[in-house]
Amino acid sequence: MVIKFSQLKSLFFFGITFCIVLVCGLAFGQPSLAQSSLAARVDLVGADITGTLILTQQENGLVRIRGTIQGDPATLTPGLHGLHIHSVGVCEPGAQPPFSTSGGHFDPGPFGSEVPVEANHPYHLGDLPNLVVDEQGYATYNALTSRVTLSQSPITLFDNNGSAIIIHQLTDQQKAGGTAAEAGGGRLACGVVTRDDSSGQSENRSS
Ligand SMILES: [Cu+2]
Repeated sequence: MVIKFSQLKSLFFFGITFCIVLVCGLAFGQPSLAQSSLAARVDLVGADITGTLILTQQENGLVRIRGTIQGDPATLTPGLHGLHIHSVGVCEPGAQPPFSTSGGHFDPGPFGSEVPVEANHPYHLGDLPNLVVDEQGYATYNALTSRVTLSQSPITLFDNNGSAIIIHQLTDQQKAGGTAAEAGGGRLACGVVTRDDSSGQSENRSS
């Protein structure tokens, strides 16, 4: 079989193009890897409760929140417990009432309202699904939210005063205009949202 010069030429240019695409792909692939490693860690502490939640901002912008929490089932009772992102990254168990230093529900923006009993609830940006606790006081959490970001934005969790995650005594009934008790009541555990890019990378590797 005889390969004509013109065929060789097109083969050559095909090869060059392929290499350029490959090199560019590798070069431009790096920033998106860095983007996907945006992660945060929340170490929850409360009376007889410990747990860790890892937050990972995915390439599509959604933030996954997952981890495990365990407590004395006398305190972290079996069933549903309200779990929200609160607006201030300060957790003080000695505050009156406990962990009130973490403020209301995270809800920045022109129509923001952190008050749990106002109409914005359960539509605050920091509102999340309830935590499901088993008979032994153990819970795994896995939720996805499009309402917040870890990257810089008007709805970033790393704003001027930070943010925290709270686990409540009661179930969040997730209804608008309810009482404080219907939004979860007292605060059992609290954890400040802290940057943790290393756990983001391991999260991505494992998923
Ligand atoms: Cu809350």
